[in-house]
Amino acid sequence: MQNILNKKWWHNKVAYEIYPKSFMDANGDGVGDLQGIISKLDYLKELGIDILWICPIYESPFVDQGYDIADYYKIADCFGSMDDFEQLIEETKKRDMYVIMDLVVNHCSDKHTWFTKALENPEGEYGKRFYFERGKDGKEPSNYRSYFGGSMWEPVPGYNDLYYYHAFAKEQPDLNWNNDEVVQAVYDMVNWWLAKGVAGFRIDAIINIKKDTSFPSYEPDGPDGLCETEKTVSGALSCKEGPSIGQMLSSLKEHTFARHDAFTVGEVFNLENGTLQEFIGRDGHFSTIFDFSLHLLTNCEHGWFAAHKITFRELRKTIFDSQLATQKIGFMANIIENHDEPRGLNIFLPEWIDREAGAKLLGTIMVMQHGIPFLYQGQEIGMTNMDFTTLNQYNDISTIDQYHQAIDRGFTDQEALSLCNTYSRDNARTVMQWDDTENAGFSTGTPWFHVNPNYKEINVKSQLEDACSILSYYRALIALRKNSIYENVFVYGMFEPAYEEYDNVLAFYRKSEQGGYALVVSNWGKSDVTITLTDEDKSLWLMLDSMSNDYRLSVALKNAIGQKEKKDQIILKPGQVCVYG
Ligand code: TEU
Repeated sequence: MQNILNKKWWHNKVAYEIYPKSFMDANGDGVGDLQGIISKLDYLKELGIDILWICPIYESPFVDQGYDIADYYKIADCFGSMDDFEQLIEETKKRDMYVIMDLVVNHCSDKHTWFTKALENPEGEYGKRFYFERGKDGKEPSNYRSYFGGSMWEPVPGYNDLYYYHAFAKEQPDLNWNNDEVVQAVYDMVNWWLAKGVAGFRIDAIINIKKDTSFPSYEPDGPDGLCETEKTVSGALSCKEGPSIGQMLSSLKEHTFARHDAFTVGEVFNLENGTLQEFIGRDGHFSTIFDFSLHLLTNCEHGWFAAHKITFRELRKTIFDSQLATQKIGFMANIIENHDEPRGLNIFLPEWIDREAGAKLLGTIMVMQHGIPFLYQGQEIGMTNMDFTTLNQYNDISTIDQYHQAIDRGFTDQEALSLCNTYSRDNARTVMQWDDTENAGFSTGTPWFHVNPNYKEINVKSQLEDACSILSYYRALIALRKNSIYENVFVYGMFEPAYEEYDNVLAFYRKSEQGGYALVVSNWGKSDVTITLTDEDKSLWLMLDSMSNDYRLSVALKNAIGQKEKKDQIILKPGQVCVYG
C-alpha cells in the first residue's frame, strides 16, 4: 500500500491547535502568551499531543486576530519576545514535541512596510508587490465580494479611480505572487523560521494566491451586486495565464519545506476535482490538508443565513465519502472544530445526546479515522459555544459582516443574532477553561475576551481529577491510537464503512494490510440499539467504551487490551461509542 511504503515521521502523531490569545496568560495582562503555552506543555504532552499548531503570533494590528501580519520576523509584544519563542522551541524539543507556525502569505497587514510604501507610490517597486488596478466604467475593477463583506477592491486614498485588491478585510491587502521579489521574500522568511527550529507550517488561505489578473466580473449573486469569493477563486484556478497554482506550490515546497523535511498542512478550500493527488499524494505540495467536508455541509461559505442543521445521514455519508475518496491518496488532517468554526458539540450532535457523551463520541470518530487528528484547544474537555446575546459582544470581523448579510437578506435582528450565536468564529475564541477560579484560571488580569460562564462545570482541573471525564477519555483514546502495537491498524489501516444497514449507527473498520483490524461503532439514535455482529466481528475484544470505566484499564495496561469476552451482539445506549479490536 502506497501509504505504508512511504512512512513519514508525522504519520503517527497527534496535533493540537493553539489560539494563543485565549490559551494561557502567564503575565497577567489578559492576553494569552508564549510563556503561558510553555507552562502547559506537560499538560499537552500527557494528553498525547506531539505537534502544536500555533495561530499567528507575529507583529500585527490584530484586525483579523493576527491573520494580518505587519512583520513576519517579529513576535507580537502581547505574546512575548523572540527569546520566549526560542525557549518554547527548546522546551518542546525536550519533550519530543514539534511546533508549526501559521504561514499567512496570501496577504499581509496594511501596516506592513511594503504596503505603507506601496501606498506612497502605487506605481513604484512596492506597489508591484500588491494588486493595484484602475476602475472599470467608473466603478471597481470587478464585482468581487470579499470574505468579510463588501467589495474586494478598496479605493487608494489620494488617487482617483485606483483600487487595491483584498480577498479578506481591507486591512489585509493581497500579495502579488507574480512578483519575483514577493516570492523570494516568502521563501527566505519560511527558511528563516525553519532554521529556527519550527517543524513546519499550517498554511493559510493558500489557494487564494493564484489570481486571474484580468479580473473578470461574474454574475452577481446578492443584493449588493457582487459575486461570492468562491467564484473568484475557482475562476482564478482555471485561468491559464501565468503559473498555475500547482507550479507556484511545488516551487514553494522545493525552495523551503522539502529542504527541512517539514510537516505542512494546507488550508485548502475549492480544491478542483481530481487534484488531491497533486496536493497530498506522493510528492504532493503539502504533507496534508484539512478535511473541511463536514464544515462545508452547513453551507457557511454562502453565508450563515443559508446554513442548515446537519442531519445524521448527511454526516455519516460525508465522513464515509471523504475517507474513501482520500485514504488511498494520502493523509487528510481531521478536525471537529478550529478557530474559524463553532464548537463541534453545538453543530454536529442531535439534541438528545448530552454534552459529555457527545464529546467522547465526536472525539472517537475523529481520532480513529484515517488521517492525522488535529484537536482544537478546549475540545478535549468538551468546551461549548458561548451564549452571545448582542452584536457588540463579538470581536470577530466576520461575525459582524455575517450579521449584516443576514439583515440585508431580510432576516430580523433576533434571527440574525441567533445565526451569529450558532456559527460565530468567536464561539471558539473564548478563553481556555483551566479551573473553576476567577477567569477560569486563564489570567489573573482582565481577559481580553469572554470567559464562558460554564467554566465552573467545564474545566481542565476537575476533569484531570475524574477518571471518567472527557479529558481522561481523550487521553485513553489518543494513547490507544498511538500504541505502537496497533500502528498498522489505527495509523495505516484502511477505513471501511460497517453496519450501514442500521439507521442511526455510525460504524467503521480500520483494517491493516497485515490482517489485524478494529471496529469503531456508535449509536446516534434516541434509543438503545442492538447490533448483531458478523461472525468475524464476534471474536473482537472491547478496547474502549465511552460509557464505562474500562478505558482506564486500557491506559493502565498501555497495550490497550480490554475485555476478552466473546459477544454475538452489542447494545449501545444513545451517544455511546465503542472501539473493538
Ligand atoms: O481562513 C480562510 C477562510 O477561508 C476563512 O475566512 C473561512 O472562510 C471563514 O473563516 C469561515 O467562517 C483563514 C484563517 O483561518 C482565518 O482565521 C483568517 O481570518 C483568514 O484565513 C484570513 O487570513
